[in-house]
Amino acid sequence: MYQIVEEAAEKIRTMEVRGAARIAKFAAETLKKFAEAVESNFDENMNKAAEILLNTRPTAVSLYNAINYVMRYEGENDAEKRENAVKRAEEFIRWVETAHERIGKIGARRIRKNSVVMTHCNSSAALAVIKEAFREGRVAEVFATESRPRLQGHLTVRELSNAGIPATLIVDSAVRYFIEDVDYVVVGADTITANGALINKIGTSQIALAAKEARVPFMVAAETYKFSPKTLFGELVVIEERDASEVAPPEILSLKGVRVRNPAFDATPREYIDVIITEIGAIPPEMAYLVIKERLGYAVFEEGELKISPKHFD
Ligand code: RUB
Repeated sequence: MYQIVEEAAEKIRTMEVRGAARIAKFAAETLKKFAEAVESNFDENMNKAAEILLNTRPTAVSLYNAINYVMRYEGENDAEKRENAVKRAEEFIRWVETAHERIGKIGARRIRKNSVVMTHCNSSAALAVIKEAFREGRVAEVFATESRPRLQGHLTVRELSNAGIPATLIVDSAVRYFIEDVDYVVVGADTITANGALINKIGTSQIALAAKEARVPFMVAAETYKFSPKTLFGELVVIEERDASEVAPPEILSLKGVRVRNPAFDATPREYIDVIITEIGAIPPEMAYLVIKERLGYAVFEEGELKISPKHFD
């Protein structure tokens, strides 16, 4: 039974399943399968499974939100709890599936006809905006960064090519060189914090800096399950640091006195973000707190302890 969860966790850790939205959906699908397989001690087993999944990619709050959503199942006995957990997992999966279409439509409206867009990494939400904007004649061309070290930019240009969208692949360090040719930057999000900062693939903040200098609008496409309730209480987002071997070969890693660092994400302060496109609307980053409070949860005291009491999503 635990094989279901262990195998899924391994796929997330090795990045066979990657990208915040895909990870979240995959976690909900895994918990659903696991719930269907649990024969006894439902709560105990579900908690263990949730724990295993949670520890795979610390930066993606979508994973936390997905797991939390499913784990708020209710019921008088194991059978009822199972039924409710499966239902909640299905609800979350539907949420992921429907958010992109709305984000695409809302985001596209912000882009003027025949624009050139730059994107970073491989974000399904950012690509939803770009594809819809292309369909509406708003996007003419896309610059996609390579996104070292894992080269998710290759996935992006493949996807753009399949959609018939003219694309130019560039190395990450060429962003400032090309930024003058760009009308908008559109990126995705791993996490949006309560103060409106964006946590996304390493290099995002440099692009934001270059965009601000060149007065290029910087748009973030983020489903509301990318907003972090934990940051309401001052918790800092843990930036995942991956193995140095992703960045440099053994002969470099073994050099005396040389350390190789490989942070996978960075933080872009809200001052650099013009708008966040969510499935419930285009919002300024300053409104992140409200999204978390109204949509994801609110603070309550339970048994003397401050807890986030999540509301139900519709
Ligand atoms: C992916 C990444 C993406 C966000 C948003 O990093 O930073 O921009 O996850 O993607 P990694 P989406 O490849 O390390 O997971 O919009 O698909 O959720």
